[in-house]
Amino acid sequence: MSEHSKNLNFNTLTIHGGQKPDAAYGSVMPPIYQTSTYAQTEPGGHKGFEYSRSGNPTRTALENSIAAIEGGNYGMAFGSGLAAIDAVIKMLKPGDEVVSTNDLYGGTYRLFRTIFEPLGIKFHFMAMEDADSIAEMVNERTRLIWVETPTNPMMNINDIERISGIARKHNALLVVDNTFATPYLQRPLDMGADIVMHSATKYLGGHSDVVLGLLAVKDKALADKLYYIQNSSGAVCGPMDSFLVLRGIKTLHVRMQRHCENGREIAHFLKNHPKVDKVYWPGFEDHPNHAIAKKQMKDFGGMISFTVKSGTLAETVKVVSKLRVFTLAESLGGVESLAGHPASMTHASIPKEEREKTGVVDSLIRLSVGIEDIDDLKNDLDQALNA
Ligand code: P1T
Repeated sequence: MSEHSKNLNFNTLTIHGGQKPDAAYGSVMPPIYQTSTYAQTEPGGHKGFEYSRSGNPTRTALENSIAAIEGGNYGMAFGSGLAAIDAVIKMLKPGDEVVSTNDLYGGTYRLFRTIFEPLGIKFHFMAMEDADSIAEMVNERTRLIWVETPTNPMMNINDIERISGIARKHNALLVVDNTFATPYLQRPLDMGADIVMHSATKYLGGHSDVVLGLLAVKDKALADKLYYIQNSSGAVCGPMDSFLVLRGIKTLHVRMQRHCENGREIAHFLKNHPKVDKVYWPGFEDHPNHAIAKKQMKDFGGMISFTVKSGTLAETVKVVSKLRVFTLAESLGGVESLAGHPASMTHASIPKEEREKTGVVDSLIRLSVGIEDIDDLKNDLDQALNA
């Protein structure tokens, strides 16, 4: 990150963090350097870029931005969130172990269980709301603690600072998937995490038009290891996608402000709705981890899960299918409101018994509350629930 970014506040960092006008013509946005390679005057005689898997100026601009907004020193961009996770786990060797939250994105679970476990890396999945209980799962082979907070989709909150203390004590790295919160709400590196990871497909991109993953770290040696994997495995993103996420990040703070406002209204609306049973949103005072959320988050975000009262699978599917302003779709974090049915969509790759233990039951609906007019969103939910 450039020196001048270090003194700027978050709402300035989203726009200027790690950025400078392009050297060639002063272009304020970085050009989309749609090139695979760069001319050399003699072998090794280049201007810092030699091949676009190893580095591309548009991607570098995005990597500097994520480092700046997460309070890190180094950023790395990948072709998807899962590609970024894949790069982190590739730092491990057979015999190494990972302790992970048991409530997490279904695709992350699938990557851990079906790609890396057969290669000899062991994963332990557990609830981490009681941070002290994590120490019982950690042993001398534990290399990594993997945390989502808020978790997808149950909106559990895990105490990043306390978990980072446990990781440090056992010489393990703490990775926080910050996709749901974004650095607008919480900055894990400031709380002791070693790596922060994003599906930038979500809030950072913000417009549901790109799939991309990001990592940010403070430590140079760790950055070097991850950069080596990024370049050697090659799961990088292209310049156009880098540009789109960089553009999205510039409005992150204003979008998040409205996501939080609308999220708060919808959470209370659902809590008072006769057709709704439980509402999972960390802003409620009776949310089991509300105190941790208040401590480590600036606000409570736009992600909400809820169960339909006496909701069978058929009734729940009917509710999500009747929505008209909310779109029934995978993903989250865009300006438009989305609804999903985790059990059959985003979390279908987790065995039924395991997902039901964490609360991902057939009557569960997950909302990504967008930034539309709040009355239109409430009316839409009301008509679908009453249909
Ligand atoms: O989809 P991709 O960009 O590869 O990111 C994967 C990912 C990682 N971490 C979290 C917390 C996520 O939510 C995701 C992707 N999630 C969805 C597509 C979803 O609808 O939940």
